[in-house]
Order: sequence, then structure tokens, then C-alpha cells
Amino acid sequence: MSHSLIEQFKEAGQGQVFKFWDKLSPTEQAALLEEAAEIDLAEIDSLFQSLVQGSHDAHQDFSGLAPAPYVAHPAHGGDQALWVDARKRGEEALSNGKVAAFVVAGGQGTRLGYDKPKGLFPVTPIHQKSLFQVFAEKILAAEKTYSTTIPWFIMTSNVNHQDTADFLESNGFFGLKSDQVHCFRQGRMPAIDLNGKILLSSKHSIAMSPDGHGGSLRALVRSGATQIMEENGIDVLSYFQVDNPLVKVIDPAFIGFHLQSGAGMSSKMIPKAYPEEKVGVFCKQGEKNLVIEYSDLPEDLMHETDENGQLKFLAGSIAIHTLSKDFINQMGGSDSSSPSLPFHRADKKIPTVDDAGHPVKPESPNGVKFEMFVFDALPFSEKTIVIETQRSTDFSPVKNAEGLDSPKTCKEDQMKEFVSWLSAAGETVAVDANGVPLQPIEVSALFGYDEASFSKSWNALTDKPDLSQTLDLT
Ligand code: UD2
Repeated sequence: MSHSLIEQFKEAGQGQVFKFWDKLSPTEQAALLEEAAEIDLAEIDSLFQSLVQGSHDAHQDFSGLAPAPYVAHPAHGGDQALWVDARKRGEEALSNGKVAAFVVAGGQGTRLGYDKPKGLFPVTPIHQKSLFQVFAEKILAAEKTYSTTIPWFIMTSNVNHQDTADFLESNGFFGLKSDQVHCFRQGRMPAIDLNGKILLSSKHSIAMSPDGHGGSLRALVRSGATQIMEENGIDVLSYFQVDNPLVKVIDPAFIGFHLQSGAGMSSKMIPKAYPEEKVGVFCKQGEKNLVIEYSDLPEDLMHETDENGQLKFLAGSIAIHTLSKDFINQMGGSDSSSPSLPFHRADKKIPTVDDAGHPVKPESPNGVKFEMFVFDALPFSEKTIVIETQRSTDFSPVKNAEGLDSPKTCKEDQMKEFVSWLSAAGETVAVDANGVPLQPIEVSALFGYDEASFSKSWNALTDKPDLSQTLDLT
């Protein structure tokens, strides 16, 4: 076997990747070479030295950390006039076609135990609509409100790209036009064992996995998404995660705050419900805003309180951002002037093969994956703004099969929001002690996507439905 790539791997001490080469068919050899060609051997070596051999948190510096400032929501004493202004500015941008939606959906969703792409997960209380359908309807509703077209970018990974694209196509893009929905794949990184050796997932394939949602910035540029933005006059991307159907996919006030502040990247926060809540925390270090992931936040800071007994590091990141096109180009470009995001290490049980090529399913972590986080781009944004939002109108993720952040809690939260809209429209709904309606309720974004739009549609109904029965407004 002589191939320059194989030689390079051997020289880098990674010859084990080609251990079974002579036993592979030509197709398998070609597939293995293709994967190997994606790997930057020097990068892997440096990550091994810094993140595996060095300290886990080598890149984290907690000196001089303070809580990041944020714009308070009017419901928490924020200045109503500021929000009205920002909303106006956002609405203007929407009406002028300056905004696109962007969901990161490349993750593997292992915690939920769902074997299809997470965006296909049935999530609504009555119709079991998928997460993707919920987002599509929110985009359609915003398009109708602002008489505009809102392109939708969806980042997938090699693991789920085809299934995602097929699902959207076979469902007619849920009413959106096929040419406004753009699915593209994120990059991949190989997993290594604790000695720095790249792991195989079979005799002819490398254990590659998605490079984290931070890979989205590179992928947006490489896939031509920023080019599409340019051609369509789009300035801002509204960024959200695939697991959160409550998200305001298009939020005019947030877009307005972002544009008014001239930020490259902006974010929403909610006050953390309890110190250990599994959300990153917005902090300030010098002049820069940054997010520290919950697992990295030192215990003392996690529990520190201010003079009122409130958590000092209160601002939880719910992974909702806005990104300006120029900032994405700056961060995701391939030239040497583009800053690179740091990689984080995650120890995982990585299925691999033994010396005979037989599959091995490890019982405990046997290797390390590397991921970039999109919020690590924040310190690179010269200007940035964090605004407060309300959990009840923006955040109820589906992460676990049961318990906290599960399909059950998410359906309940959707219904609680529908109840609040009905109450604002002057109706009374029977609820249990947790505020969950006794009869199921489902409202499509096409009927109403917030209090005001719901009230408008509700008041226009000549024949009001019986609220003691299941309420289906889809
Ligand atoms: C994320 C945040 C956490 C908090 C929480 C809110 C990180 C590290 N933590 O936690 O601070 O904001 O969300 O729900 O982000 N994804 C990709 N490609 C990848 C990996 C992930 O597209 O390579 C997507 C994934 O499909 C999902 C999102 O990123 O939409 C979040 O991924 P996660 O489930 O790993 O994040 P989680 O819950 O640990």
C-alpha cells in the first residue's frame, strides 16, 4: 500500500487507521481515504496535547469574571419604550426582507433515545406535529405578517442529512417554497482514544462525528449560505436549536435590538431557575461578553449570590442568537485572518473495532470527541447585546425521554402558553394546579403565534369553540 495520505498518517503516528487496508475492497478503501482526507492531523495532535494530555480546561480563564449586562424584559421592570422601539426596527427589517431563520439540527439526539433526526420528533400536544413543522409554520406566519419571504437555513450533519432533506421534501416543506429551504451539512471531526490515536468505527471507516454547533459558522460560509444571504439582501440570521418548539423563530424585538446596537452576534437570556440548571451563563470579562457552559462554571460562581440573595451569575443562555452576515463571513471564512473557535473535549463511549476488526461497544468512555460551541464566537463580536426573554414564551426544550425537558413537559409548556393567550383574549380555561389545561389545546402558529396575533384570530371567530372540550386551532 503506497499512498501519500497513508504515509502522512503513519508519520503522524496514526497508521492504525489503515490497519485493515489490505483486507478492504476497493470501494471500502476509497471510502476510508475520503474520510482520512478530511482530517487535519496537526490539529488533532495539538488538540490531544492541549485538551487530553493538558488540563481539561486549559483554554478557560475565569479571572475577572463578572455577570454580563442585559436589557431587562418589560415584565421584569425593563423600559417598555426601548422594547417598542426595538420591535419597530425589527419589523422594518422583516418587511424589507432582511431576515432569515437558521436552525442547528446536526446533533445526534442520543439523550432522547430517538433514532431519527431530532427535527422529525413529534412534539405538539394533539397532532404530534414534528419540530420541523412547528418551525416551518412559525416562518410561514411571520412571512404572512410582514408580507415577505424568510429563507430557512437548516444545518444537518452527515449522520442525518439525507433523512432530514427527504422528510422536508416528502412533506412539501410544510407549505414553504422548496427554494427557500436550504439544508447543508456541518463539518466532522475524528474521535481519538486516550492515547491520541484516531479511532475506527469499522475496518473501513473512521469514528467521525459532527464538529459541534460552533461548526455552523464555517459551514454557513462553505455551503454557500452566506452567498445566498448576499444575493437575497439578507443581513441577519435568527439562530435557534432544533429541540425547542417554543422558540420565537422570528422575534422582531430581538432583531431590532441586534440591529440598533450594530452587533455581530446577540443573544437572549432567561434568569436561571436554579444554580445547577444546565444552561450556559452570560459573563463579562474585560470588555467582552462570553458564555461559560454550565459544566465549566466553577461551583463557587455557580452558587454566588448578590446582596439581594439573587444568583450573581443569573443570565442563562438558551442558545437563541442573532448573527449578522458580515460577522458570519468574518468568523467562518477559510483564510488565515478568520479567527478559529476553540474546541471542547467530550469523553464518550465510542463504538470501535478490536485488533481483529470485530465491533466493540465500550461500557465506559474510551475516547474523546471534539466540538466547537457557537457561543464562543461572542467575544469576537465587537459589539453585542444580551436581551432578557421569558421562559414561558421562548424556551422548553425536548432533551430527555422522561422527566425534566421531556416531551411531556414540553407539551405542557406549549399548552400553558396557549392558555395564557386565551386568558389575554378574555377567556377562562380550566387548568390543574400546574396551570396545565384539563383538556388538550393545540394552536398552530398560522392561527396565532403570540398574544396579539392569537387575540386577533380568536376575536374574528364568529362561532367560538367550547372551551370545556379539546381545543384544536390548527
Ligand atoms: C445547549 C447549550 C446550553 C444551553 C442549552 C439550551 C451547549 C454546549 N450547551 O446544551 O448552554 O443553552 O443548549 O437548550 O451548546 N448541534 C449541531 N451540531 C453538533 C452538535 C449540536 O447542530 O455538532 C445542535 C443540536 O442539533 C441542537 C443544539 O445544537 O439543536 C444543541 O445541542 P446539544 O443538545 O448538544 O446542547 P445541550 O443540550 O447540551
